[in-house]
Amino acid sequence: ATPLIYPIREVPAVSDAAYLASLKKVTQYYIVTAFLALFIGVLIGPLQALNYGGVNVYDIPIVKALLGSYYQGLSLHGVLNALVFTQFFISGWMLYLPVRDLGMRINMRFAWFTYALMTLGLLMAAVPLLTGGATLLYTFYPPMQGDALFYIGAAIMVGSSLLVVGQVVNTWLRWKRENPGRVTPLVAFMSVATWMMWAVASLGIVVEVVALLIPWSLGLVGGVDPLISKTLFWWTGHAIVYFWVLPAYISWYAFLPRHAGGRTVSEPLTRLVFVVFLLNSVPVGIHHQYADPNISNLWKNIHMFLTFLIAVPSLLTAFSVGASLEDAARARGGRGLFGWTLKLPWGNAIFSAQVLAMISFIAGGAGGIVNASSTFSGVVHNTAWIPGHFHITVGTATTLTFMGIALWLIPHLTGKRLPSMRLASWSVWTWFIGMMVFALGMHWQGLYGVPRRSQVSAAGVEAFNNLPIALPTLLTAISGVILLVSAILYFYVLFRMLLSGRVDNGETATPIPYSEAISPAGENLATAGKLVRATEPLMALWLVALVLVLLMYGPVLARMFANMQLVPGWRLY
Ligand code: HAS
Ligand code: HEM
Ligand code: CU
Repeated sequence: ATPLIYPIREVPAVSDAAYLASLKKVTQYYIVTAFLALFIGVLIGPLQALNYGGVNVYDIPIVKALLGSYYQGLSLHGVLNALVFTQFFISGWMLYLPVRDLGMRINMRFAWFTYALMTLGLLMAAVPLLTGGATLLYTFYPPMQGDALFYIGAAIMVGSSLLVVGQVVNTWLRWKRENPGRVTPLVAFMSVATWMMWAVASLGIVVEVVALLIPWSLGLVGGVDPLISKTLFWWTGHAIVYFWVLPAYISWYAFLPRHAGGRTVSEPLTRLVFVVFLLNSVPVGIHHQYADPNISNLWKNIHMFLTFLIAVPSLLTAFSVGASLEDAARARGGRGLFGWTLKLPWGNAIFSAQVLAMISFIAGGAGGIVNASSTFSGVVHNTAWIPGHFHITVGTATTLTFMGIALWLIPHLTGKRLPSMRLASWSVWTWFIGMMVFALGMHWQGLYGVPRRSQVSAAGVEAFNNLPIALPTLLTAISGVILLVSAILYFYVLFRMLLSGRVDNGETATPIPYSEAISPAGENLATAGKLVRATEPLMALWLVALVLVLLMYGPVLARMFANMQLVPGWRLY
């Protein structure tokens, strides 16, 4: 363990042991369900990497029997990893943290009901996914049509996340009433702001699925407008990436410095970052639609500009979390311009997972800015470059951070112990190396126009043999093998931990790893700085966010609804 230089902040004690046990249990259920989804989803990934490595394994009978087709496997991979793993992990993580941080009691029946409903939605959607009735990829663009059960299950799953929003926001409002004049503690603040952002973000997909796709898949209406559906999808679909990464930021700001033996830099700055995400995450989705007709260039350019703005709070995060790591390393004797990095606890997988995730995000974020530039978009859109981009954002920045968090969170929740730090470290480092190699191979292939979502390995060499892509193809194949090894190591450690017996009191053996702040926000609003006071009224800021998104999407959608063109569904056969 890293020697403590700064004192740890304590969360309010919970005197009711049965209540605390139940709160921890429901959190554990969310986290374990998340990792079960990731386990299945991730095992499919290396097969796809082999595909982009020029090796077609989809004619092997066992693969065919298990996955059906390349596209059925890809649909499962995208849904389980990007939609199910993330949502379940985040729902547990961002329920537990604010409740503990505020020291509030919540209604545990409601919390369990929400978990059960979310799982029910997942199971409903899983049936058509597994039987071939929802081979739609994780974006399920119409007019491709799947079984109604898929859309209904998805709606229930997303709807359940809104129940978590309700419970967390309500808990925060109760805390505000009971503690007038107090500044919301940082972790609770970040969690509430993220949930509020998600409440605005999810409206697009909720309207799409509930109002358009469910009636259409049930045959109640004759058609659906693909452009309206796609636009509503990206209303949610871009902002969802911040729903995936902000829970990781919570850890980078509040807990990672502590793992390094240091401090959070500035609580007021951190609050500003989350408020900017609340306001600006959603009205940028048209950067996924530069190639679409019937959206004017004016609106494409406005969304492009807003996309560049929303990179700013991530840049603030990079410098501020980077500074907190430097502060920690120098406090422990680090020297030199870069030499200080050697003093960081690289052998601690909880720490290294998250910092490696951040390093991957430097490249992922830079690539995102390329994607967002309408001038470059034509080169990279729909090519292998894009999966290259998002495996070092959601596939590493988010996933590797969550993998690292689980290594302390599960001991904290269950009193079990991490069986082997060495194996955990190996799994974390191989994930990072594998994903960086994967990203290199895929970005590189994309620049030569190799398409994404394509079974290129079965397309015949004629299609690609004029391209100088032998090296990136090879790199992609190798990365798939490294990542398979990494996943096996990680899940071995995780499942061994989960299946072992309780040995510790999680509260004392593995407390929530709070960091002290160099510049705290203070406790009382009356004496707090301007920035703290300006960021405290999250309810009002939430309304501003809603108005902003209506302004930035209203005219675009109004024109589409005025020119609606319904088309019937296409089914795979
Ligand atoms: Fe993206 C497509 C633009 C961020 C995920 N993105 C995708 C898709 C996914 C995805 C899944 O504009 C594919 C969707 C599909 O299937 O079609 N993305 C951006 C931009 C950002 C961005 C501008 N993306 C993310 C995040 C994701 C994610 C976050 C998931 C978690 N993306 C796009 C665009 C497309 C797109 C276009 C459509 C492309 C197309 O044509 O289809 C920005 O938010 C990025 C800002 C980030 C930074 C980096 C900050 C760095 C940090 C780490 C610092 C590290 C330190 C460590 C300090 C500016 C915070 C130091 C350590 C030491 C030891 C020294
Ligand atoms: C797609 C490989 C882990 C999310 C892909 C593709 C490859 C791949 C090659 C592109 C397929 C195509 O466009 O035809 C891998 C490997 C992994 C891995 C080798 C690690 C073992 C993950 C993780 C996540 C993720 C952890 C998210 C948490 C996605 C998504 C897609 C995708 C959302 C897009 C699906 C679609 O186009 O509909 N993966 N992946 N992957 N992957 Fe992964
Ligand atoms: Cu986006």
